[in-house]
Amino acid sequence: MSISMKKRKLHEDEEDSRPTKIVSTSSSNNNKQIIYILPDCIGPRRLEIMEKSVNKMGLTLSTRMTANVTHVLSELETKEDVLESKEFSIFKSWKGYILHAKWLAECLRCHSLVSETGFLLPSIPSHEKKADDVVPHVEIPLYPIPEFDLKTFNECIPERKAIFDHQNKEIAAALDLLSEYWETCQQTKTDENRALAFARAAAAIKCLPFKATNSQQLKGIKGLGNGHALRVATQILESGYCPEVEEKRNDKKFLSLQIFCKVYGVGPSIAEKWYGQGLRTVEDVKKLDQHDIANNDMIAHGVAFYDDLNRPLLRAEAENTYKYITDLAKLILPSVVTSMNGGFLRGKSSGHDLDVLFSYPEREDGDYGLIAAVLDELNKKGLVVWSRATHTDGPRKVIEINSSPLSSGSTNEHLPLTMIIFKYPLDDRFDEFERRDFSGERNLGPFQLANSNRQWRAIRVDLVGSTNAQYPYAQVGWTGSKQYNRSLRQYAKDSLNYSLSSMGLHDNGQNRWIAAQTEQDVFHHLKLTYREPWERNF
Ligand code: 8GT
Ligand code: MN
Repeated sequence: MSISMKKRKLHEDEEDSRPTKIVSTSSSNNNKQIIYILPDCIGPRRLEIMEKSVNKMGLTLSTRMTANVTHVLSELETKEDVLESKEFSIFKSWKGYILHAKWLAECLRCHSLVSETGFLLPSIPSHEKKADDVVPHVEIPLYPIPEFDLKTFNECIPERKAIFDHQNKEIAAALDLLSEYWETCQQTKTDENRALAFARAAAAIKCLPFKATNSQQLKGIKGLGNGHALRVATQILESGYCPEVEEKRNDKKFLSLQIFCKVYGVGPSIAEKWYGQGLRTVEDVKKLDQHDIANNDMIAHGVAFYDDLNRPLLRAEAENTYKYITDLAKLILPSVVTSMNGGFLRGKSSGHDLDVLFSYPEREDGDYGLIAAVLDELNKKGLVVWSRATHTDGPRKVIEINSSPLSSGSTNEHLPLTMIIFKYPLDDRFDEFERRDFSGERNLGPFQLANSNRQWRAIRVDLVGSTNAQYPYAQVGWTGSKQYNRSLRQYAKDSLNYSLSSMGLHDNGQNRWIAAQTEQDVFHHLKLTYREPWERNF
């Protein structure tokens, strides 16, 4: 029997008689322990930590397997697995301790050497392994749907789909809130960019075709990134709670600015101004009334009709109003083509306004005047509380007709847009309502009108005009969502050197406009798969 075999025998005897033997680390015995860590299945970082621990315990570390090694630490499952590794090819008959790496951790915890008992790797010779024990190594896929491929998902953002009923609502809501926070509280360009980054991140989450259950699934997603938004998403996924989101959600200043931005006509800069003046609630703003807001009739109406305009517009109410207005338009121009765009077309059951798009043949002077004629009719019937005729210039940028640097005929650059605060009958019936006499309401100021005994509620309607040639592009633009349009326009610019707007598609390389008959054509020109409106809820 070799010396090492004797040693082994002795240990076994000890194991039988004494459950745990604690040897002081200060004992000179320590020097006799020569430790080798078998690196298989141990990551480099962990290996480094383990090696430091061996030194810390005052043990001798051997960086390679030798006959002098007394203890082998491993994370493999059985003694045989260790003996079959390449390091042991010439040490088949080595008889030292083969221990699980946990032994070292336990020694560290106890500040002394603990018995090897309980840490010896089990011995299961391979010929004894029963068929049942051989669990085939089944790789658990990262994503719950086999067809999901991250590389494809990241290739082209507008190829993604986002339906309203997507599967990661909590994460998206947290990211949307942070986007809204930075949009509402924006002081600098950086804040604005933060708002956009969180909106992009939320959109990426809305497009995931599976419910994320594991934070690994969130890694590497274009749009979500690997920074702040990923951290928030991971926290929500793992605990359902993100302190930063809750803190911002309940931030007093944000709550006030949020209320102010819900006033029709008010954006972050007026909201900030009001906050600076010490205002906190809508009631505070209402008290401002005459002096500060009277010079902006849009905001004055926004404040006066705050409650009406912030009550969600239901789909049935929107459809009812759409029918009423477009029937009127067809009396003026029978060939007009109309569509109800915006959130309702994307499948929302309620929204903040009704977006009506008109399409008519092009005329020499560009603007057909249809929208002005429709507005005229509605005004004659006394159904308009307030309106403003403008031109749109891409999403959100509205240029007042009078201040536009372009003539009103330049429809290649702008679509005519008329924004209306409209009277919606409380009993949903326009046929009787339109025959009423509203002359008594004509001379009332916004606050008097809002507080009068009225049979209607104020709703927001946008009427957008387009020539037949612009119509497919206007449809894409006014269907939204806003974030979907952003991604589409960014992609068109970056990948194709095209400029996409609600007016058309311009090939900047060849300096020409690209004609389309339908929305499908628009997607085709953009080299994208057609997406239904309800798949554009980014
Ligand atoms: P909602 O339910 O809150 O009304 O949601 P929405 O219908 O999606 O939003 P919206 O504010 O009514 O805008 C409808 C779509 O029109 C959006 O996709 C928006 O990007 C697009 N749009 C433009 N130009 C302009 C514009 O000048 N003003 C507004 N408000 N929206 C515009 O393409
Ligand atoms: Mn809308």
